[in-house]
Order: sequence, then C-alpha cells, then structure tokens
Amino acid sequence: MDPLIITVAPVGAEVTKEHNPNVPYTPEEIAEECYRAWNEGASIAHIHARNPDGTSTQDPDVYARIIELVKAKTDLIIQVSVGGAVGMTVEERVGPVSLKPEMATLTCGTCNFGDDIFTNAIPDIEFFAQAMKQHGVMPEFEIFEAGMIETAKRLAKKGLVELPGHFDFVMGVPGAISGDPRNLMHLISMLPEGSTWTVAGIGRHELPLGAMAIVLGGHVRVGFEDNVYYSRGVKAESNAQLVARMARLANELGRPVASPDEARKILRLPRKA
Ligand code: KMH
Ligand code: ZN
Repeated sequence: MDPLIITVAPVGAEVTKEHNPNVPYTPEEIAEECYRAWNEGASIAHIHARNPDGTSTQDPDVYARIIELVKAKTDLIIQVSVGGAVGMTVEERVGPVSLKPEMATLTCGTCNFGDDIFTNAIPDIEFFAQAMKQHGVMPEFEIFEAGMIETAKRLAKKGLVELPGHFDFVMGVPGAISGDPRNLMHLISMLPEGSTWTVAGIGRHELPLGAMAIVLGGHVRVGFEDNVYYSRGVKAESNAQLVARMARLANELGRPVASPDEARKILRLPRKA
C-alpha cells in the first residue's frame, strides 16, 4: 500500500468563526494553520480564501498571498478550490487557476448542498477543465454523487482531462451522497483502473471514513472545511489536531504517512512546487 496522503482543508467557503473560533480567515491565519498541519503530516493543502470580514473570495491576489506564505514555510502541495462558494460565477471561481498551482478541484456535477444548490453544469465543468489544462494544473475530481464519476470519464473521452486520475469523495453533505460505508465501497468500485482516491467525510463522518481509507489503501482529507469538531460536542482546537489524529491512527494501523514529495510521486504530479 502507498503511504497515506493527508489533505488539510483548513477553512472552506462556508464555515465561520461562529462555528468554531479557531477557523482561520486572513492569509496569515490560513498559512499558519497549513504550517501546523504540515508539521503533523499533511501533504496537500486544499485552499479557499476569505475577505477580512470572513466572507468567501476567489480573488487571485488573496490566493497568491496565501500561497506565498504557505510556500515560505512548507513544501505542501497547493490545491486551490475552483468550487469556491455557492452562488459565485464561473469566471470568479476559475480565478486562482491562473496562478498555476500544482492542483485544483474539479467538481463533476451539480448537487444539493444543504438548502443551496452547488451548480456545475457540464459546459462550466468543461470550461474549468480547459483552464486547468491550459495552465498545467492537475485536477482533483470532486465527487459528491456517484454519477459524477461518469462525467469525469466523459471529460477524459473528450480529451479535457487525463485518466487515471485522483478523486475526492465528499461524503455526508446534506442533499448529496451520505457517509454510509457501503457508499464508499460503491464509489471505489466505479473508479477508472489505476486511479487514486481520497475521502472527505463531512462532520461526524470524517473519522470513520478516514479510518476506512487508511485500511483500504485510499487517502484522507480532514479540516475545518468539512468538520469543526474533534469529538461529539467538542470543538477542534486546530486543523493540525485533526491531521495529527489521522496520522496517529494510520501509524497504529501500520500505514506510513506520505511526505509532500511522496504524495507527488503517488499522484504522478508532473512538477515540483
Ligand atoms: N464550497 C462548496 C460549495 C471545492 O472546493 O472545489 C464547494 C467546495 C468544493 O468547497
Ligand atoms: Zn473546498
């Protein structure tokens, strides 16, 4: 089994300091959370950006500042969000891809997202894929429902993405696929041969699905974007605390944790940061 790639998702687009006062907003706060998570074993940073008031932004200048600060202290793989926040335009969402990070997220379909709709029409997905191709950015396919894997396969047939690739199963978003372990097994069974996968369990699903990924040879994402709790009713102190627990669990189960360079090899990332 390959070493375990731990992705940290320190802030997301929706969670606020009201949910957990330790949620970072400023580039300095976000970079510090990434640094602490890297120290505990994270090898990918899934980045969203915020305005000073905590609202979500896809402004490339804000992303550039975060990336500069993260790179100054770590060799983390930078993965920018192209999902952004519900309601953003495609032009806004694609902004940080122009910075040529190593990775970016490519959500492969539309789904309910709590009371909102996370809209990803096929022409828009193709637009994002084209932008990533143009800038030499590796997509991570974000899978909120099983049918989205089929869309990734269709994009490959059109030459917009390469497969096998790296998939992130986002499980437990209200309105999309649930965190039932049987769903994880089904998603894995649908993957193109040779692909790698990670799982982002939302809320209480983060820990059990992460444990499954460790055992099954997948990878795992943790962080405030997905979950602000350490245990039932107990808020996490930091993203690093959530990363450290996953690394500890992997260690107990005999699975080593990947360094960023090991993660680059596993993901066949064509270039070093
Ligand atoms: N904020 C969600 C609506 C991504 O980063 O690409 C979408 C999201 C996925 O967070
Ligand atoms: Zn995200």
